[in-house]
Amino acid sequence: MQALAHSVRDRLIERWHDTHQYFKKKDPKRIYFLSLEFLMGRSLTNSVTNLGIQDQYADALTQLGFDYEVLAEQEGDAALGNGGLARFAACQMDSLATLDYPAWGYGLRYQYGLFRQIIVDGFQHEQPDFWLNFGNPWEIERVHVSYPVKFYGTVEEEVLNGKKCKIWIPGESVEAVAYDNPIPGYGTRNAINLRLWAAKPSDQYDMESYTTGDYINAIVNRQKAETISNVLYPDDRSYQGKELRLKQQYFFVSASLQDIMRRFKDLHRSFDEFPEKVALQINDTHPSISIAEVMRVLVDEEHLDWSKAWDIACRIFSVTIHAVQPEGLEKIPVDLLGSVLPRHLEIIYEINYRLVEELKKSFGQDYDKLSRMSIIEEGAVKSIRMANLSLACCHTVNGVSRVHLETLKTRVFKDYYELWPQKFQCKTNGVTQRRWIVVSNPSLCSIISKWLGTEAWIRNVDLISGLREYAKDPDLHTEWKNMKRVNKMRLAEYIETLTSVKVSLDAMFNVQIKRIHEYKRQLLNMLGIIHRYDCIKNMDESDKRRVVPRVCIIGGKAAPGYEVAKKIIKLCHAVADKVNNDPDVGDLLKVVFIPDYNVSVAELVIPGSDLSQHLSTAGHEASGTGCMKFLMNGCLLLATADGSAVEIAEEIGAENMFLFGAKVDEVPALREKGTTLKGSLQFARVVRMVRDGYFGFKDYFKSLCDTVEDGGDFYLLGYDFASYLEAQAAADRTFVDQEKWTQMSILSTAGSGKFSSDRTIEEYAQQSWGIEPCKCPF
Ligand code: GLG
Repeated sequence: MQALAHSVRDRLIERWHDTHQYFKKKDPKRIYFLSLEFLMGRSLTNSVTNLGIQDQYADALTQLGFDYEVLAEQEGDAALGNGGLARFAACQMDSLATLDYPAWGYGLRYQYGLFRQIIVDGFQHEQPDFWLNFGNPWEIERVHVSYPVKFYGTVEEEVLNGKKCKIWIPGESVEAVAYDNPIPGYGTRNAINLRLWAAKPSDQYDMESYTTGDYINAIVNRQKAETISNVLYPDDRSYQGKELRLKQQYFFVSASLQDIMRRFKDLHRSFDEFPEKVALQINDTHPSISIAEVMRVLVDEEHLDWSKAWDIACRIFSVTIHAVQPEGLEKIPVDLLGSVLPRHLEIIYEINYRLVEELKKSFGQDYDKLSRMSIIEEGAVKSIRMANLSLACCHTVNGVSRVHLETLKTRVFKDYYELWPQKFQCKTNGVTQRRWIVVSNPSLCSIISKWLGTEAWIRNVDLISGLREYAKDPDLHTEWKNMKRVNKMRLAEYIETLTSVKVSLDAMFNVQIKRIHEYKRQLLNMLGIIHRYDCIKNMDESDKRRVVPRVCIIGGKAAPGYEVAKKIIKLCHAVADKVNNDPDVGDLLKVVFIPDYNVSVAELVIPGSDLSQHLSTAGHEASGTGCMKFLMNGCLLLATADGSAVEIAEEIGAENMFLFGAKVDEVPALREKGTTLKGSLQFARVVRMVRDGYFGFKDYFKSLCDTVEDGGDFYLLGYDFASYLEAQAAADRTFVDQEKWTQMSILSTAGSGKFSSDRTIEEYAQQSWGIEPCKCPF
């Protein structure tokens, strides 16, 4: 595997090198994509596919006595991210390369990626993911590309040319070393760069400690520097002002900006041209300290006027928000920021002062509004609202689906929207068909190319709608069903190896794979399964013959400190234990929890699924990208009208999916009703089964049951239960009619074109970044 990877890497490096020489020669405006997380998964098959050399490699390996697929399975995942936001960043890199955009990705090279999930007695345990153990063949260490990143210290005043200036006297310096990861485009020579920074002790020795003889401590302190890029934070939603996290953010932002400015200064003298050459994209608010950093560099180091510097900053930055809830937006305590980055705190205060002055012109003395819009949050812990900092500066604020943009406009950033409506834009997410069809479902890829008579859809995915014409063609149906069966077989083998559960290929494979969250409602799925189990138990033999057999597959990680999510995982296992061993049930129902869900598991599970579930309480999923991968693979969707599902329904027709549940605009009123809102009798019954210990662990599950009863039920499981069961019943009825099902499946794939990240990237390029393709000649 290592030898194979290194041989592919040689080819990658050639293209990557040529692409950068070409970019340098042409000097186009570049897009710099800053993200604290990238979930790349495996690289081998993606690389050989994009380079167009998979067949040659497979042949060469056969001649050497190896099997390509066996080797490819040896590769581990690069899991430098949590979930959707990070995988979306990876899909965007693939599209940027394929569409020949002059782009760079910047992030952190964590030594420990997202934890590995292991299950012991049905409980989640976390193990460190030391993914660099055997080296990483896909990266190129650039020992000569390194920058010092400073922390702590004090701010002093200085007089320069008769003008008072501030200077930062830092207290600590850490070296950022570049690791380059070439990202090949498909059907092009272009290969762009994902540059990840690792922290190394600085070369500037702490002379004092050495001379005072505190040799051991001096070395130990140097080593501490490396901890900055050690570990990825494993919670994808809540951030508790941690010093290390702030240091991670500033570390990668500072190194990236030094790199970007150096590249700019190689060819340009005046920062006036900066906005013509540089677009900076902030992936969620995590990198927004970069706004203060750009101001610091321009004002303190380049000695530009404040207003000139601010004008430049406002023309280069755009941000994408991935959160829905105000609680999901990052805040940094003022004391913490002031200690780690004292000059940046001053700069943020100055930005805020000017912002509030401007706001007063529009809103007068409306202090409620002013305090909501302020970058500084007063209160028990005075904090910096990183989202407001981004809003104040960025020329574009992007939502990730239409529903999400609406939420941003009407709830999360209402005041800002009223002030600057033109900043707010929708860029519905997308996923790359290269990884999610070509790499992960080669049989589907051949079918599509055969029926369309071309492979051009791999670069121009709109063509995929051409399949609609054949949605009723019996020959296509036969090929489609065979493809699905082969993929199901692969998945069934995987399930048996992992869990020892044997599943029937005739059953409907019904899947929910994603992070475990209350709002994603894996609990609703479980309660639905319990209901199904209960019904089967109470049936006579003739009724049982009419039941559509199901394999219910669930996978996902819970943040290590998220107790409720961990209980849901345990409930999955407790129910699986009971159901899978019940002779009354047999093949009619199987429940499987797939441990350690990650990108490569998704590549295996998605092509083998019949039905996928996206159950978020309406208004809580910003977009969702898993659903797009299932859609491309012809899996039918059972979903609430939330996030991108609303747009999927428009593309493929609501009649081709199973929608259920309260709508976004109904949810607030339903919540108001609160305690009077009772679920159905069926709901009460299944919750009672869990409460009474039918699946064991009675005391342990009590608090989980409490979350959906007794007036709680914030996520409206009780309210949505009846319509959820109805949607499931509709899926059963359709599955019996295989012709209908297959037709819907073909129409799903055919309607998935809009959900390619190629479309998303084109929108960003034109509407936010103002960049043009720059194609390296072959
Ligand atoms: C978020 C959201 C998802 C969204 C993804 C990418 O929760 O709904 O699809 O970003 O925009 N934190 C996330 O994973």
